[in-house]
Amino acid sequence: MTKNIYVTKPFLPDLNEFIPYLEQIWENGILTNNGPFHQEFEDALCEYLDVEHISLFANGTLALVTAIKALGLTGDVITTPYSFVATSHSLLWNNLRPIFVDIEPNGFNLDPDRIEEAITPETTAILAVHCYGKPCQTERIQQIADKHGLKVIYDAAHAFGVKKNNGNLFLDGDLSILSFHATKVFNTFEGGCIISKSAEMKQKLDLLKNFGIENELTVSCTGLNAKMSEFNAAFGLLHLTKLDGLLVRCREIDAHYRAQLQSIAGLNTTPLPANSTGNASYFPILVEDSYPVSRDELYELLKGLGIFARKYFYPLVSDFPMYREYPSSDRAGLPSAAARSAKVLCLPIYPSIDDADINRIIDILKTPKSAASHFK
Ligand code: T4K
Repeated sequence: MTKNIYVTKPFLPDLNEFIPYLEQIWENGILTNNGPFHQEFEDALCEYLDVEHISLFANGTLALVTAIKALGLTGDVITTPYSFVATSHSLLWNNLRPIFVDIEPNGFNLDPDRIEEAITPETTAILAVHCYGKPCQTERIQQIADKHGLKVIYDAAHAFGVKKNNGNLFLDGDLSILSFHATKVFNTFEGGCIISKSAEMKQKLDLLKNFGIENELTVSCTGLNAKMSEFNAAFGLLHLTKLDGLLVRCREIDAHYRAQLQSIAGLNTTPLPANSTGNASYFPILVEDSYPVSRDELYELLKGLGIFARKYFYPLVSDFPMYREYPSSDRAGLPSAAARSAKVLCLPIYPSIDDADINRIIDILKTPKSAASHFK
């Protein structure tokens, strides 16, 4: 009986390593509300990510909702249909209308060539995603935003640890949002943050994540409760000390997959970005018509063998019933996103996966028909 393999498996340190952090929380008696671990974790993250202003959040979705609220946007926001639903949901939570724009013909991020034609007098911002941690064309997006007076928010939920060759990815745009969910390369069980570019904006975000409480006598805005607890912050501090080694392992697996899959007719890996060091936290492949089985057949076949790959991102957000009513959800305007979504399969990749498991997945991909008959 072989074990199940999932698309990802969260990093967990040796439990004994976390016990001293828990003892410290017990000793402090401070469980949340900007406690000592929260402050230490913010400082450590600022140093690790080389930024000045970070606001921690309970999760990435609340960080997105709060970031949008802080910018005071109105009307329409251009975004991608090729993402996790939290991206567009964060707009709806702010009573904004998502305008879905297609992704790059050879990539997974918003296509700068298609953004301008979607801008109207109602447009106030662009909400782009660094999908799978591959950076958007941030300079081109900023040029368009500057020309039309738009704000830019990056959903960088997938991008922890990604380093651009020129500049800091997380300082592109007005605000960047990261997720520290269990399924992410860097996790705090649940968690997230917003990277901002001024002390004033950080103060505003910190107010918004804590009910809008200025002091014991004054509440100044419609904040919510989106604070990170001491448990999550302590776990983040410990995880951060391990991260560089974990990223090295993910990049090794990524390179091994690429080397082994390149000769398989009908399977395409996606090119590494030329301008950055990725975090190798997702391994999307495209299953072309020339492959012996369809993407969905491959997904089922792997599943039958206990290998749980994922169709990130199928369906497109714009295809969910609640989003279909928007004119920009028309698939005629989203050919690249629709094509990519129909072919993509994300293979298991995480630091603790065994080489033997990776090689087993590669062998199945090389001869899917014989794997299928073996499964029958
Ligand atoms: N923006 C983008 C672009 C995002 O991708 C996300 C989240 C967000 C914003 C919002 O950030 P958060 O609010 O989540 O911080 C997962 C995650 O729940 C979600 O965080 C993530 N994106 C999305 C892409 O994937 P599911 O429904 O695929 O997760 P689930 O529970 O099926 O987990 C996948 C596999 O991981 C499981 O088959 C087994 C393994 N797993 C999962 C968990 C939770 C574990 O082994 N242990 C675990 O604790 O959504």
